[in-house]
Amino acid sequence: MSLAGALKEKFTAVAQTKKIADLQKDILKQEEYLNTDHGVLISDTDNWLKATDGTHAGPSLLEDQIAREKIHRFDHERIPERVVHARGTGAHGYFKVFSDAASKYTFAPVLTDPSRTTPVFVRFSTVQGSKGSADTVRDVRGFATKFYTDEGNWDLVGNNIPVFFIQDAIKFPDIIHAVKPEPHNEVPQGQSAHNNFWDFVGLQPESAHMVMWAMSDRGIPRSYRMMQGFGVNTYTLVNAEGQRFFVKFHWLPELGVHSLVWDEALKIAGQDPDFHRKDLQEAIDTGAYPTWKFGIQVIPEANEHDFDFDILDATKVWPEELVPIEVIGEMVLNRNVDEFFPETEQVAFCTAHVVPGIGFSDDPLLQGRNFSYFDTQITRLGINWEELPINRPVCPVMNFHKDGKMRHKIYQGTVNYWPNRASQFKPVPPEQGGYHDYAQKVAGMKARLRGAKFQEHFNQAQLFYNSLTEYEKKHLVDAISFELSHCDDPVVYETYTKVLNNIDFDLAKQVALNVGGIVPDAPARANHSKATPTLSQLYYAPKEPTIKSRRVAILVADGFALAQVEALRAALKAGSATSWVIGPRRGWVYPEGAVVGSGTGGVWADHHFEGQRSTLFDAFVVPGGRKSAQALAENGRAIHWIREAFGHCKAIGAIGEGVLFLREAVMLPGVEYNTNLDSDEVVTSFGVVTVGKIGASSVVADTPKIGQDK
Ligand code: HDE
Repeated sequence: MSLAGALKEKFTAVAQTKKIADLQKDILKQEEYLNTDHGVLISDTDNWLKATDGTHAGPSLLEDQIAREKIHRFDHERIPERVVHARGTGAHGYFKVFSDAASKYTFAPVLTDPSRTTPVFVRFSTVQGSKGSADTVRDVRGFATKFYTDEGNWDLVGNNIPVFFIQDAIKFPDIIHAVKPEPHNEVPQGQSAHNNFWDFVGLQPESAHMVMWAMSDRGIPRSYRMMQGFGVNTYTLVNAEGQRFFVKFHWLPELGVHSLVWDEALKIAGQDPDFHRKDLQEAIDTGAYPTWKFGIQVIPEANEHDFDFDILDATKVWPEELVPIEVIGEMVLNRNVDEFFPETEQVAFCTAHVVPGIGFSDDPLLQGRNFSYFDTQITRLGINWEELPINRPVCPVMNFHKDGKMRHKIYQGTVNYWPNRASQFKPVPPEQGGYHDYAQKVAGMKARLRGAKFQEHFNQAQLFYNSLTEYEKKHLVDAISFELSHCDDPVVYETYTKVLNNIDFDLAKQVALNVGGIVPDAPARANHSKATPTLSQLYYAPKEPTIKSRRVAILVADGFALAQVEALRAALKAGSATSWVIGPRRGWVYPEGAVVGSGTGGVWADHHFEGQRSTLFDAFVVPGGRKSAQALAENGRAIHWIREAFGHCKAIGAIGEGVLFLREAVMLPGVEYNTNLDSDEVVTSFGVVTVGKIGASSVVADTPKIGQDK
């Protein structure tokens, strides 16, 4: 068994939760022999039954029920993909709270009982592209969590961005039609860079805040594991005394928030469209379990109107200075799926799935979502979608919802209504655990409108822009410019420049100059100059820098210094990073003194230079060895690996003659080299930092650079 296989088996055994146990009855080991769906052994699955004269095959016979079944089943394999968030990947794990700290806000045991381990299934996704689109496109990422609690399923269906494009659910079909491929030619795929999207958001200024986030580096995450998650909508919590609180939910990644650079994202979309799903799977397979802290922002019911924005408006954040995040728990993903379709494709989330102690608010986006998710699952999976193994709760489910296509459950009993003479399946009063609807006071007239504070759209867009670092601002200008450059209708890009001028004059000017828009000569609105560190993703860098789960490429050719490579790999492994040897061929690469082609020995290169690209790795090391360095210097692709990595601000280290390769062949601009060839030091590309002797400490010491300085 391969190392990855052995590790998977080991960790899979560890990753048992109540839900995994529940799934066991549906997880089948592959049998040795083939059967038909009705269980009959198949003797030949390669040849359709035919009429024959003994030598020649004649007509295929319709009577071949085995061939017909095989084709029938194949013909019906596809189901409708999700109308949004079609592209995604998922994993199992668990959730735990640290203490009962949240019991002042809620009586929900999932949030208050530290002795509980609640199983979860998480699905990450992009929004715009279809099921086969690329992972690294610029887009919002979905972050949907199903908590299988003892009181029923709680689905927290969030995104990696804390706000949304629209305020009222009735606008959802419009924004999605606008961002999806255009109706006349089904273009573009996996992109918002087209006329219709920018036309819509230009005419819908409530989108301005979300557009800022989506065009920032948040739109191109390095990994699903390095994203924040947000419930976005305002939910409510109710405590044992019956007091109600407004709440926003947060996921904070242990590894910090990191992004790709745009050039990387574009290239990876072609080089490895499955980059994010493979990244999640690899981290779990190698035991670097993705982990998030869980936080809540809470506002007592009485303080609902204390803010200059409406706390039920999903286009607004609750600034952390006003409402701090209270960290109460942790989620760990520790098990990959066994089969994609029955788990990741058939998992179905629904915002209306809450458990006692958690409820809704009047947030008009959330109210619409509560209708939409249930509804869409009926098209995708059928009315009995909640009975599918991945969706069914770990607690008993009993009610009088009956029949429908593909019913699985069989209930005993003679009645299917309430009240009934046998007093079977009775409702449960709230004191005994039945869901209790909070007695919210409601009065007034019916009208199609939005609250007064919903009318202001630019304060927080400005706050976000002002809070970015200089390089984040530059990335944002570049991103909007890229997108608007793909819009060929001047009405569209000129209108959007005007919207930007409500956010920041410089921003609007720079974008207008880049895309040929109308350059404004004065701000449309003064910049309030407020900023908060908590909106820059730099704020969420891990307090202790870590190299955990990072992919480090070691570039070698025949004649490399074996001891250095072995020391490096041991050090990287000790830091829970993965190392990948890239050489002239996949196979053995021979060290100094060895005869090339002499069989085993040296190191096994995982890839050859053409087989992968620098974009797929986080950091690079070129070890010593005169012949190796010489061969790399004569290889244009090897030089490109390092130059490209340098352009993407990645950490590059070299040892001994590897430094010469960098200095003489790669010729990185502005870098000074320590060319003491007797030194065992790793030299990196960030203005040349010498990080000490090879060993765990030296490699780990270098990791703060990785991913943070872009
Ligand atoms: Fe969704 N959304 N959404 N959405 N959404 C769907 O449900 C919808 C919104 C989000 O991995 C659909 O099962 C409406 C906000 C995620 O399976 C659909 C509105 C947020 C996923 C739907 C919104 C999200 C979906 C399509 C405006 C962040 C993927 C397939 C009122 C908090 C879940 C499906 C998965 C999926 C409707 C807005 C996140 C059509 C009507 C805001 C992560 O029901």
